[in-house]
Amino acid sequence: MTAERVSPALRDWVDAQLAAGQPAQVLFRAMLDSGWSRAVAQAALEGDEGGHVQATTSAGRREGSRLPGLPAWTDHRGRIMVEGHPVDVLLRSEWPRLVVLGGFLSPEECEGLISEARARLRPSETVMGDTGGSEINAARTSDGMFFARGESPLCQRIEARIAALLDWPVSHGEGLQVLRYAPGAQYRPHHDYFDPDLPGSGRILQRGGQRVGTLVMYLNTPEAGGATTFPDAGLTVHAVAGHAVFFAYDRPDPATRTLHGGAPVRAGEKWVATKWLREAPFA
Ligand code: PD2
Ligand code: ZN
Repeated sequence: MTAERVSPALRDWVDAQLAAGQPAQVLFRAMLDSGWSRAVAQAALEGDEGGHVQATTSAGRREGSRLPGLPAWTDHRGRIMVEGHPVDVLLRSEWPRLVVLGGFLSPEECEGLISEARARLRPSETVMGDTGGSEINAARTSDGMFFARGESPLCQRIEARIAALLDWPVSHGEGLQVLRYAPGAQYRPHHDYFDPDLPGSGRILQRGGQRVGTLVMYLNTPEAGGATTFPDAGLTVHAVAGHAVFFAYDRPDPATRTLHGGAPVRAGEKWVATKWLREAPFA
């Protein structure tokens, strides 16, 4: 662990920018781009002028370590080509670090994933913090299954597209998970990272380290309900077939504003595929 101080010069700069009406999240990003750690940037914004702040995460991961993310460039309509496949960047947010993508999967790919997953669905489980095992939980009332990484040609194609889009190796991804929500089913707000302070997390973190990003891909359009919500950011992403939402978190901390949930499906079914990215190879 190292400690860094918010310098008076940084504090003065933040004060001047805030007085000029710059939004806090823009300043936060500017400080990161200038090489300040997240802890210092946050402390500077919170007016924590003189105190020492931790410059490493509670999981011990270095601040400023690389994160999966989109290339900064798009064409003038927000389109990027990923392995010959056009993807539309519909929304980009800095805090939380999040993008909404249109046309990430084709209709054939959505239908293909559903048909490969359907017969293997089981009631979804959630990780138990005390043991690292999993259990059926009222907070998550979907059915789900996991593919092994690279299990089918379709999984391989989608995994290669995700790796190219986010500049993150296929080896650092968990296998694709497919979820089906029936009417009334939901996934209550949660964080996808593992809480390093819970006793069960140690065992999980041994395999691939922390999760650092989540891509939720919508495989159909529910008749009503089923949006993915980000309560700390006031964001709602509608579930539309082929669209996807990606968000990254550089540390296991609610300050990443990545709390998110699947709102109850009100009519029809909702199908999604989720890809979680780890900081190290997931074998
Ligand atoms: O299905 C969703 O919208 C959703 C919401 C929250 C999926 C996940 N989390 C997930 O798979 O982690
Ligand atoms: Zn989640």
